[in-house]
Amino acid sequence: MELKNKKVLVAGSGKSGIGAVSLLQKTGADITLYDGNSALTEEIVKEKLDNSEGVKFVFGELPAEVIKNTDLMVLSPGIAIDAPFVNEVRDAGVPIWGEIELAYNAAKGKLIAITGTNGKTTTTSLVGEIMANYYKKVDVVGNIGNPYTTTAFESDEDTVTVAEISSFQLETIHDFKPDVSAVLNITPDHLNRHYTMDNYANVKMSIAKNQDENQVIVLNYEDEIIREKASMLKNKIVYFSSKNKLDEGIFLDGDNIVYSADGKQEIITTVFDTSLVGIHNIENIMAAIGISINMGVPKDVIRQSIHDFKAVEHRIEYVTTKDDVIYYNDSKGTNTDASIKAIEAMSRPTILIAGGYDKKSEFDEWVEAFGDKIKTLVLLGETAEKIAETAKRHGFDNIIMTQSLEEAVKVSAQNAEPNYAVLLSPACASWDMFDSYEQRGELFKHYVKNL
Ligand code: UMA
Repeated sequence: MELKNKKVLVAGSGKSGIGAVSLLQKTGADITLYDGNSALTEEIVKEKLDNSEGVKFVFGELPAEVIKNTDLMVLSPGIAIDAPFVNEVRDAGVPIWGEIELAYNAAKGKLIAITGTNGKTTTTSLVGEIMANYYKKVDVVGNIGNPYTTTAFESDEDTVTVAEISSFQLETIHDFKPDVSAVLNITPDHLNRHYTMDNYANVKMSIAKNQDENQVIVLNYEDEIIREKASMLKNKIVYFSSKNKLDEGIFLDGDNIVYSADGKQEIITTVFDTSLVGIHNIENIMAAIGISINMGVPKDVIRQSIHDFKAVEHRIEYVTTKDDVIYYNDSKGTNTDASIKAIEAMSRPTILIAGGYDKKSEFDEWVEAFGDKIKTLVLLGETAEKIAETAKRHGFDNIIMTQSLEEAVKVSAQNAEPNYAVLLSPACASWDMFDSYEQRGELFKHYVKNL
């Protein structure tokens, strides 16, 4: 769509909306920036824009007049596609693009798109490093926190874009067509937005909906939902597996990560040649290998990049070792599934610090994942009582209740024996006591370092 002089309504004035406005300004579109939060003002939002000239602003209710005067709406991922005003816009026959679709339409060069319930950010970062070690112009964008719209307009034929794409972002793609895509895993998440697991899985798999038969999608062979949905795909599938030896694809064989193609097998790297821990991270590495080989990156560059790559902050991040106790920060473990992966990644007896904002989650499966590994559970936050009750129901009662993260760190250090690990992996969001999981993770590292 030619955007010059088109009346474009950008919905949401967060990172995506601001990115969309900055791109649209370069196209000569007539922009209205809308946000449902009536507490916002023009002044507050203008602060976030480099240039607000010609941009109109609407806050609170969206007037019917504005909808009537709109040629295209660009939707932020945090806004549900069935929000009442979105339905009104759709009913008025106005096309709705996501911020990702807008960026894609302006972008040039090669595109890698990565989705999955967990591991997206690590895999996207690793693939970004691998690409940057081989290609000259690489942008790492998307759900990772750097909107695609902020780089798309400046991209050229030599650019390689590595995009982390969430399910929310996939709901509003139309022509989006990555050269290589990946779905890492699909487990329950965001069901308040997608309603059913089947919808959620279909949205995730739609990352490949426009890819042609020569384009690659990298998929997790061990994920049953993915394997079932893969039968509907028309493009080339490259599987990775942490459990089975594959004739074609990437798999874990003992400690070796093997690439198998055309009857030949080659060890790309080993589990010892990376600072990432946990089988889920081996899966992320295997996905990154599948993507990178199919992007034409030589295997020695891939191997070296994996070797040099450091864990993403707040995701099973190594903090320090004190008195032979290793401290890990997994503040990004904001749901039970992510936290289970962190628990599984521990190879030592572990003291687990958990609890936080109450999302009405159930903790049974999470407690079951403790096995013999978790020796003590240190709880804090809104969910502390509920978690303690669940743990006791499952026969786990070595629980210490605390009032603050600082106290939790101290108590953990006091109870840790040599050769133990202390893991902050809350299984809950942070918003009861902190601004964000980042802030919680930073404070954790600070308290640990001050021990
Ligand atoms: N808003 C409305 N109406 C609504 C809901 C929100 O007007 O019904 C407004 C809010 O008032 C606010 C704005 O929309 O001003 C926020 O937009 P947003 O929620 O889309 O947030 P952004 O700042 O644009 O951030 C989004 C992603 N957020 C979500 O998907 C919720 C960020 O992912 C992403 O990094 C960013 O775009 C850049 O692409 C965050 C996330 O939590 C990290 N993602 C989820 C996840 O990883 O699980 C999917």
